[in-house]
Amino acid sequence: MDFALSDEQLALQQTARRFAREEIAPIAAEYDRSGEFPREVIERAWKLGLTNSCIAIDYGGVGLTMLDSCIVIEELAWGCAGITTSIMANDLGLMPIVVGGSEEQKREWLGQCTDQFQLVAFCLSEPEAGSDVAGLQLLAEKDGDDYILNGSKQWITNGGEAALYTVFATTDRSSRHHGICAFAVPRDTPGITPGKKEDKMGQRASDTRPIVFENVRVPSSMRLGAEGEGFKIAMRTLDRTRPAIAGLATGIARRALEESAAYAKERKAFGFPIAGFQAVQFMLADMAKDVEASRLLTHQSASMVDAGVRASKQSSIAKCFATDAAMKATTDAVQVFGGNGYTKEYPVEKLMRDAKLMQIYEGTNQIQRLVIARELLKE
Ligand code: COS
Repeated sequence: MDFALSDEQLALQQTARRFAREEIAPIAAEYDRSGEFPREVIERAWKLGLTNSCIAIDYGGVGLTMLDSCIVIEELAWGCAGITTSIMANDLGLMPIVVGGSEEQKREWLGQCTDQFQLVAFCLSEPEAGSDVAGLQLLAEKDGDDYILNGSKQWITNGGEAALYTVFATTDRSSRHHGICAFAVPRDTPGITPGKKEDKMGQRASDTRPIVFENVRVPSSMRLGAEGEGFKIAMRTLDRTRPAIAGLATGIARRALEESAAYAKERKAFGFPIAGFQAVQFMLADMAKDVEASRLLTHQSASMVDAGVRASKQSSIAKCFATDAAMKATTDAVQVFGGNGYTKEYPVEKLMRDAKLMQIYEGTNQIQRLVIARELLKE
């Protein structure tokens, strides 16, 4: 077991760290306030090779491993979780193609994202089916060699900005997971209408919205994998992307720790810097141990994905632990800052709002615990 990063990984980390400090952090509060989409920043990250890390060199990608990707994501999330979620959502949207696409589909759809800057969205959740993927209702009716899609999706990250969607639909609502198919669908296909952007509590720079599909004709050449294979493609996708969510949460928690430690050394109470009081020191110590543990779990689950081992349990452990830890670290950061922490003049209230979403998306932490329990009881 080697915990040291390679020289290449250290260089990659430095590039991402510099980008987060110079290009993301200075604009994070402004995009959080306005809720605008920071497209130009994401495009600059794309030019630097910090996005679409799941695309292999064979398809024009930078060829990062999942571990490399998690190192990058932690750094970017230190700058802004909302912007990093928009970047991460591209890998989530592309992963069903990596996992279930044919060689020809990979060349076409992955190649498109390396030839030009474009965003992708993963369309799985629905108004009535978030945790229960097998209960999704978007219908894919066969019509000759095509499918006609009807229904709607909800909480779609990059929904209004993406040029390409990976969409999960059912050919038979009564057959639960056996009926689900995955498709790659260009945004400009007639019948697709993105809805109103959600006015979110946190991660406000990311674009989240519903999408309506009305008689959307999709040729079967756009189906990923076999008919009925969509559910497993979705699960295998989430096994591979949850380590990056853990990395994102680690970045948020690390920022909370750094801001809190710096503030505690400056802020005085009873005539002394508050960093001298054990009540504050214990909060900082808890943050530090949670950051380290989150990073280790992130790197462990990412390494399993890279080794081609099924990582369901470890990915869920990493996602669940790191996102709960980020919630606690950011709540404690607000506590360290006291009244100042509750105002928008200081960065920690944003960290706390941003962290909350981490316990909900890519599977609530209740679902993560369910996956962990099921996997360990199988063993
Ligand atoms: N990899 C491969 N196959 C998997 C798998 C995985 N990680 N997880 C489950 N499967 C397979 C099972 O082996 C089973 O296969 P068979 O039909 O061959 O027996 C099939 O898929 C159905 O699995 P299961 O019975 O466990 O499905 P459930 O309906 O009980 O649902 C949960 C499982 C709850 C785990 C799933 O719906 C889920 O992950 N929900 C959360 C979704 C989510 O994260 N949403 C956020 C969207 S992105 S913002």
